[in-house]
Amino acid sequence: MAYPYQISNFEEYQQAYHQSVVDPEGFWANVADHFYWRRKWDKVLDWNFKEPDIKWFMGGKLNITENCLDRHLGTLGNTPAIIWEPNDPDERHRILTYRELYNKVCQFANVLKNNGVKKGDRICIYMGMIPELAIAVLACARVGAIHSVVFGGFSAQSIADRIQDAECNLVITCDGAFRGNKDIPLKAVIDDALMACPSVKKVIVCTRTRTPVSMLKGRDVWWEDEIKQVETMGNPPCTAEEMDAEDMLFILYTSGSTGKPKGVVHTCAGYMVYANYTFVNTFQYQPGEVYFCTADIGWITGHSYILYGPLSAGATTLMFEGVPTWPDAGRLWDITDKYRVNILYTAPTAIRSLMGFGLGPVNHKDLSSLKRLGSVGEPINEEAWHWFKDQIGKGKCPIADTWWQTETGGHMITPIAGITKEKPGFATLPLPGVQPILVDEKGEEITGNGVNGNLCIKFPWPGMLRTTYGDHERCRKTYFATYENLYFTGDGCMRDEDGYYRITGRVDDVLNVSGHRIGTAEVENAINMHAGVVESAVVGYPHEIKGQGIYAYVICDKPTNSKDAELTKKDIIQTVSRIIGPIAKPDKIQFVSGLPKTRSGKIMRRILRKIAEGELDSLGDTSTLLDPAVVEEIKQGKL
Ligand code: 6R9
Repeated sequence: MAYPYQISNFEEYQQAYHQSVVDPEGFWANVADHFYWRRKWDKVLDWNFKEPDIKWFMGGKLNITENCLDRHLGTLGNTPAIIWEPNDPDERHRILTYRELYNKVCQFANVLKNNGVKKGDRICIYMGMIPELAIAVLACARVGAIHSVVFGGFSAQSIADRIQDAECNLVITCDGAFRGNKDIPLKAVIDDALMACPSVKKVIVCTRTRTPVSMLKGRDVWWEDEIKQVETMGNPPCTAEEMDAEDMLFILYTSGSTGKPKGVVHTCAGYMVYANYTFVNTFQYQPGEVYFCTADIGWITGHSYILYGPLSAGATTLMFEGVPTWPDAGRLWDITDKYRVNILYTAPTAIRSLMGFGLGPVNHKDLSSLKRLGSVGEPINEEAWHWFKDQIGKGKCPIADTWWQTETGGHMITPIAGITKEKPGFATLPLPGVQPILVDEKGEEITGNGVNGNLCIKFPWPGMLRTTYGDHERCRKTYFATYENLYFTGDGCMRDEDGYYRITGRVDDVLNVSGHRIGTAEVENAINMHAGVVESAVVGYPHEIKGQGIYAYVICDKPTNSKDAELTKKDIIQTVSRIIGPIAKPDKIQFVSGLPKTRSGKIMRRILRKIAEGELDSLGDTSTLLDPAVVEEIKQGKL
């Protein structure tokens, strides 16, 4: 059997779950035994959730790329590691075998070294979905540099914030990126960002779109030229840097309930073991299968389930540059057919948007290779679940509705495909090693079934975050201080009569727009930067395709007539786009003269949420408001 720790029936799941609770260290040591270690660990786990201080596989030495690449060369050297499908279906696809990927990663790792990169350096990666992005990420890991990948949809300002926070000294980018019918000028965005980033000494630019770019003397170099230099050196091998189990592997920024995104830190060994374990189990991957995750590597899903999980398991992972709706809404089905995809992992927002095109783009596509499906990023509504099941899976493919977070590193609560009995809209049961608990506002455990509460985890798992970069106190406050001795997820959850978990959505001020996490405070800060805006309040409302849309209530310093109002709205949207990125643009803006506040000055978001949702008759108690009249005005002006 390829993966001795792969669960193959429900009884085994129950046994594994039981063992993971009574003897977590023994359980994870058994899994970790199947990886390549330069030196085995002395102790499996040391932890407390107070500080927090979490260490897995202490004293172990390894390099994750030796587990993703080197160890497969003997058996899988000629097996495709990455299949790359370009944005434009008429352009040639690329296939990199494990041997080719290994060679390219070593080559680029040497480029990094030639450019002075050392273990522990932080490197910002801002690229489109091309194989060179995977190569760049793995090359960083090979030399022990900490990568911080920033999604292509973020603005120069957002990139600058992230670069400054991590004090990156090198940036890897492209001239541009193709996405659908758009060319995104990545290098130009980086140039804007770097005006505020003195720590960055080098920029490596990979050619993709041939968009004209300015190359700054002494700072900017071309990827291709640097590769040539390594070739001139005779392509020496690149020995992987020996890393401690708890050395940082990467930083990934994510939104929380405060204005500033935080850099979630994952470390080498625990993350590797966890990404691999969950990939192999949730999707029941079998050697030789083609696996396709539609996420972007700029998000955690891409890190864990396009790159590290599949590659450490020797799987064939398909990487797609484009978007599901271009050139038409049949794009994902054509790709599935073309490469005989066996496992498809996507997001509810993509499913809902494709549903909107009807069955035309699906009919007559050969989807018979599909065996298992996955969903991630937000709650999946039943309609979308059934459409995915029936129209795409033709009723025969199990769906893994995987609940997890940037902070958890990998799947937490999810069906094991084909093994856990599924229920539409439910993430079902925790994976072995995961101990969920529901608590009430006071932190008291809510026991029994048929209950609702805030979702926490009471025991560490190897893939959990270790800190937030540069600010450990923030990590403690955000995740470990709300409830004593528990990791707080920020999600609400119900446990039904069968003990099945259903995630009901965030209970904090975080929105989930098309599966992207956006903090309301972040959007408010951006809106407030616009000249003329006095104050604003942002809430989410149900959106047919995006799951949640962004609704902004804005107070301006001058009353706006209707013609001005439309212009001002556009200006505000443009401002948010500039400051955070297009993904955070408000869907609706309502101008108001005041906001409902308590006597202590707190905005009553509950009321604003209800109004945005159109539930004008169930605003609840408004008696504690400073000025109840303002609610009437807002109701009248509701869009
Ligand atoms: C992997 C990822 C995390 C938040 C999480 C929750 C929501 C993710 C979900 C889900 C319901 C699922 N979420 N998966 N809600 N069902 N299957 O998305 O990470 O970007 O950090 O978002 O997304 O609210 O707390 P991230």
